[in-house]
Amino acid sequence: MLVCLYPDYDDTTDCTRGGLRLARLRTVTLSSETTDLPALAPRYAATAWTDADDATVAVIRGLAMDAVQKVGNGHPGTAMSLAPAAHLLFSRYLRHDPTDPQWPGRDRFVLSCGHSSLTLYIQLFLSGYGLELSDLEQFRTWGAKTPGHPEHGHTVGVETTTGPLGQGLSTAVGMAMAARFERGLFDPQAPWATSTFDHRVWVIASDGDLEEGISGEASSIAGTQRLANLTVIWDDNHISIEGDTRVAFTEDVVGRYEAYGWVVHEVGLTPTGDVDVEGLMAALDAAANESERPTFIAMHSIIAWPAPHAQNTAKAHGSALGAAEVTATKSILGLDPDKDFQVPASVLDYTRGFQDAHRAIRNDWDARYLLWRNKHPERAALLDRLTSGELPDGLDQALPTFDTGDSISTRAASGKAINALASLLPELWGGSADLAGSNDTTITGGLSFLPAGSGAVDSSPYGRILHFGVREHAMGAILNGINIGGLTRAFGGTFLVFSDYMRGSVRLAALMNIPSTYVWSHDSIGLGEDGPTHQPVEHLWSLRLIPQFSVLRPADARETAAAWLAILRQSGAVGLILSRQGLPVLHGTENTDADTLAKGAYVLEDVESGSPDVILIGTGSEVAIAVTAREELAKVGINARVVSAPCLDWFDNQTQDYRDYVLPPHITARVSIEAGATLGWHRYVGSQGRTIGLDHYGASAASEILYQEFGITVDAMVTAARDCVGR
Ligand SMILES: Cc1ncc(C[n+]2csc(CCOP(=O)(O)OP(=O)(O)O)c2C)c(N)n1
Ligand SMILES: [Mg+2]
Repeated sequence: MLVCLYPDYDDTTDCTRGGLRLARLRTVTLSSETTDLPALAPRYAATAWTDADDATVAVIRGLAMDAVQKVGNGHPGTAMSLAPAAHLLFSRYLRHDPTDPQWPGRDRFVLSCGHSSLTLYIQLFLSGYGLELSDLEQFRTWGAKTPGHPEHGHTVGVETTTGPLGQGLSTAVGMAMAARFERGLFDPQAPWATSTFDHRVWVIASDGDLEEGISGEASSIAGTQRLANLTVIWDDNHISIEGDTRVAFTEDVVGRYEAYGWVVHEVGLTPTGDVDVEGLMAALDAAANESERPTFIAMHSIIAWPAPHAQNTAKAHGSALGAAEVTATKSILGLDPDKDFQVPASVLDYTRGFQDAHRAIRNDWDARYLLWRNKHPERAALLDRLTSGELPDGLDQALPTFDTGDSISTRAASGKAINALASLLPELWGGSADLAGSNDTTITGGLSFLPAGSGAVDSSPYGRILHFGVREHAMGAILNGINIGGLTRAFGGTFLVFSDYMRGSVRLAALMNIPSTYVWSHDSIGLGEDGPTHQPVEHLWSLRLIPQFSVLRPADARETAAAWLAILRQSGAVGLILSRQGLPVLHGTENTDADTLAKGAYVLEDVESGSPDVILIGTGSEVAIAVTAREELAKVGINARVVSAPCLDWFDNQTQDYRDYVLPPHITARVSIEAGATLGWHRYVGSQGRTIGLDHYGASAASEILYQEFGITVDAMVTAARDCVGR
């Protein structure tokens, strides 16, 4: 027998603190025979706004001013005007447990306008996540837990890194999609809002967030997906850095969100100019009970309110208010004008006291969770595996095999590998930005991920095939929102040349070190007739420049299959770079497994004895050219080693011994070949080596002609090698 609590105004248990009724909790007895669970307490019943809340908001505003004033830089104004909204969310609407920030049942909060990081840090302090006043005092300084913008993995309670405007909101769309997919894996039959896998995603976004195209892309997808668990509060303050937003932002934003298919609420100002908390609570209540569509709350605010001179100015966005203004504002707020970082014990007691109510909700969740585990041992075992980040046995054996000499594009090989792995890994899902057929990203029979009633054939709310539409940037952020959760693994495809369109999100995936996986096909002039607009040139090196990002360009179908397993075994962001054109399955890759791939580069063909005269290094489609060049060189008595280097980033992480084994320092005759910019290759071929590549745009013609015309050929490689060797 298990006991479950949920808020109900008709029953007995009263949970109070400081004279304020937080919630009435009814006790329900559950057994494994219980079938009709009441809805999960979404959050404890919203309670009226009181003087204690006013006092709390004043303290938040004081802290925001003081933290910026102390360090001399930062963004005080927005943290001041967002104080009521942030306090309402963390006290009453977010289902969370500050003592267990990783609780899987928690709602996610995303501060999309990351410049207002104090909005989040002050809530993490007041709610009891472990941030203390001293952390706020060290805001934006070396080693602090309170860096300029919120960084996931750096500060406990920060769900995703934000700062590049538009990314947070779009990542939140991915989080909301992940919640639905995960309930599909673990609790698909549960009625809406009754499952321990149901949670909500709350976002605060600024004008800049909504000006950025990525948020429009992602919001459009959220409307199509009817993500009822997603709520965005727009801080509609009419101010950005260059002043009044009318200089650049004049559309009907509310109408736009209605057109996306969101539920829209508008919240005004009080007569004095503060946020109308009653109106905001009504909108948040509606959002908390919404079961059909995402919610957009247009919340009017005045930046830096109630600072007498700074309010409603662009200056308040990103500069300290100045000592005199801070003092004057503290007086208006009823704070001691001579004291900095004031947090009366009564306020901290009040805000941390909300944990008591959260505790009851947590207990309710725990009870239901145990019940679910008992009822569904197989699903619980899957959850345990995914939580531990482990892969099942037997994946190597499940990978597709290929015959030496056959011709197959690496995109097609990738498609086969995805499907082989998907049959064993229910956590693997993904799709493409309208290029699924070209990127080979479709999980056959996986059903399209679309809401019930979408009318689309072969679809399911829990489907494994993601359709991003032609929205590469939102795809990148959505993948981040999914992969940041850690339970499932999502991939997304487009042409490599359009990786530029998603770079903002790719960089964040790398910065957060999360396993977003990009399937980028059509990787060079090898795509042929579509011409230079579609032919990547600078992309490989440009992407290799991103720290903590792995660029993986397999040479043939076998390397591609092994690459997929290697990707799944690691936990960072990866771009899988694939050919459009058929490539020969190489002699020598029979034994290339995921462990080999994980080394980043390896000896594919070597001299029979002794030391090679020259080393030929290639990636992807050009490895085959190196292999043929080696045969040609042998005819003139030059012994060459061929190194396949699918991932230079991983190779760089190998031991010095291994790297010296693959590229012995004493062999300075080296030639690299890659159908792209040559920029970074001298790092591997050294000052004596030669590079073969393409340092200009391609052209529209057949692939073979382009390789010939641009000199990415066996002859060119032989000539370069002979030149190096001096024979
Ligand atoms: C992609 C991106 N471009 C530019 C910036 C620099 N930046 C930070 S805040 C901001 C605009 C501020 O206006 P708004 O978003 O309305 O925020 P508010 O001042 O109202 O808090 C800009 C341009 C950024 N952080 N991200
Ligand atoms: Mg603004």
